[in-house]
Amino acid sequence: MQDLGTLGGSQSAAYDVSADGNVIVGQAENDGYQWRPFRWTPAGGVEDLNQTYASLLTGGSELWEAHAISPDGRYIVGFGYNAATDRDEAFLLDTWRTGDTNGDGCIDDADLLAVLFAFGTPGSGLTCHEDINKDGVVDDADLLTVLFNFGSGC
Ligand SMILES: [Ca+2]
Ligand SMILES: [Ca+2]
Repeated sequence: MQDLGTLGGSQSAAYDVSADGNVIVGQAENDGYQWRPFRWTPAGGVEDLNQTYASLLTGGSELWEAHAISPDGRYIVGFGYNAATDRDEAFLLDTWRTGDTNGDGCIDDADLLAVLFAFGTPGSGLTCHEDINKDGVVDDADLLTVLFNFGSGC
């Protein structure tokens, strides 16, 4: 049993975990006793998704709860406030950089080779990460996405 902590408040709750146990999502109180969606990792501890992904949240949009995470730790779902529609809505958060096929945070020759080796197929493995635009085939559109983002995060 492991204590995951809070975001500075007095309560937290974990709702889902990746297959390897290394990424956990849920809700935790911050030091202002507001419930916030969190992600926990062994290296980073508890982080508020609103701070980590602030650049994706514009016009007053906020994430409120993180309910589930994909087995590979890439995708997070939950709900929050969408300022563009002025509604509380479900969200899907892709935590990987655009063009990343292996989740190491860097777009480099490993991603380029992964796309080239999977070229013309739906992508490899259960998740088909080489199909970057998720249109069902690894083709020049996916290759260009890697090239345009080459070096990002490295
Ligand atoms: Ca990569
Ligand atoms: Ca594609």
